[in-house]
Amino acid sequence: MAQSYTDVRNYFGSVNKVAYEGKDSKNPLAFKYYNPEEVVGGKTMKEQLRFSIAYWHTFTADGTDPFGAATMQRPWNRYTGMDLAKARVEASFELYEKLGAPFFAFHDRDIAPEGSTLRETNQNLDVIVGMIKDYMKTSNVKLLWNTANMFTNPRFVHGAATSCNADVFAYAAAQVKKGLETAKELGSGNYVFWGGREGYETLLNTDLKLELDNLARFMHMAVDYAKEIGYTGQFLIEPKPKEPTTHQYDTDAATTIAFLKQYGLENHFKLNLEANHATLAGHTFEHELRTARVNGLLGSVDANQGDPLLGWDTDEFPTDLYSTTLAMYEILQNGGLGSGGLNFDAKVRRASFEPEDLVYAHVAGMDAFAKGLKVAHKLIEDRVFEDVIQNRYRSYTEGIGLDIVEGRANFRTLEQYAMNNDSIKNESGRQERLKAILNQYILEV
Ligand code: XLS
Ligand code: CA
Ligand code: CA
Repeated sequence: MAQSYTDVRNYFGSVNKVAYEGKDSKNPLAFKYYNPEEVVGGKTMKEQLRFSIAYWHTFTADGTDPFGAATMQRPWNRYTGMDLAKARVEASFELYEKLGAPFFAFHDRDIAPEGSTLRETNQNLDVIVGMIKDYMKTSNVKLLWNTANMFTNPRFVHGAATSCNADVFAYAAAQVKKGLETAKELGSGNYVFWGGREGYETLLNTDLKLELDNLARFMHMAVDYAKEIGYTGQFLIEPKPKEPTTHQYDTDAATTIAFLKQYGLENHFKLNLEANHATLAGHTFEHELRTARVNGLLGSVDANQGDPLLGWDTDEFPTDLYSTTLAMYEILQNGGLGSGGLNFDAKVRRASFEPEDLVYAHVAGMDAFAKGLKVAHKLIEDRVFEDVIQNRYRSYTEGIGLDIVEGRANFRTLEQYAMNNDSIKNESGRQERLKAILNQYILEV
């Protein structure tokens, strides 16, 4: 028989609060680069990086994969049902505090089990949200974002807001309504939409136009309801090209921005961009971040990395310094993430099943982004790429180039110019030299 729930706050007993010990430390449970109070670029690292822990991967997931059973050893698994949900809250706040993580993020179904009716499900949620709220009163940890899981339950087999079944659309609306109330209750900085099963498998049975229109209708209803209840957090939408459906509607940053603009949602939403989803879309992470940034829509980041040898969403902890550096470069150039943050939407490998692995993994990710922040800041301070880029495009700052960007040129004037300019000269892009400089900064900063 499962033990009943008691208020024992010691799920990571062998782990003390993780401290910054500097780059020469050999202690695996210490930060080598993440020094929360150190100022980089006018703000502390804690303020710049805004780390968040993902509830689903860290406290709810059990290590099952399509080929095998659960592997994760989790001390809270000695409980079941609502006791298990409560124990997870205890364990989560213990870990946030031990890691010094200022934020966390969850799906509704990560924190509380579904009941046999929507009413019962909401009652379960109310109990756990109340408990989380109490913990938040005595801790400095804040909710970065919450979202609705509208992809696990079989009712979402055809999607949620894009389901062919209007009853499912209504159910999903009720779920997001509750999610927005939860966001307000817990003071969540953001509310996320990730289009779980919002996509399609085959056009042979799909009304693509109606599905997209309905998705937009759904989002407008969410915006209206947030306004009605006075929830002022930022709405975020998270692109992903495939998985679980063959064609996800929010394929990548550019597609999602076009969708938001098409349906008049661009003033209400920003993007939550995930590294592994960028890879799946055939883009680099920094491409997705830059695309959102230049459109003024970079909102938050799901910090992880994919395995370039595998074609699916592996959600690994981010340890690739090139990626963290170039991501931080975009984030700093964006002036930070506002109400967003760096959420570790990342899971320990199935074979890293001990509770301590959760700590090692977060330390690895936090250090990789801290190092990325420092390198990116120095690259910007030294104007390493800015000067190169400024020089590379200098032909647009005078003569015919200036006429083009200031709208004085047309095809006739350009033809006249080209007719009299038979000796066009190009300059080298110097890509290899720039990559060598990037290496130098990563190794030396
Ligand atoms: C899944 C997504 C998901 C969202 C939140 O691939 O990354 O975890 O971030 O629903
Ligand atoms: Ca994600
Ligand atoms: Ca993912």
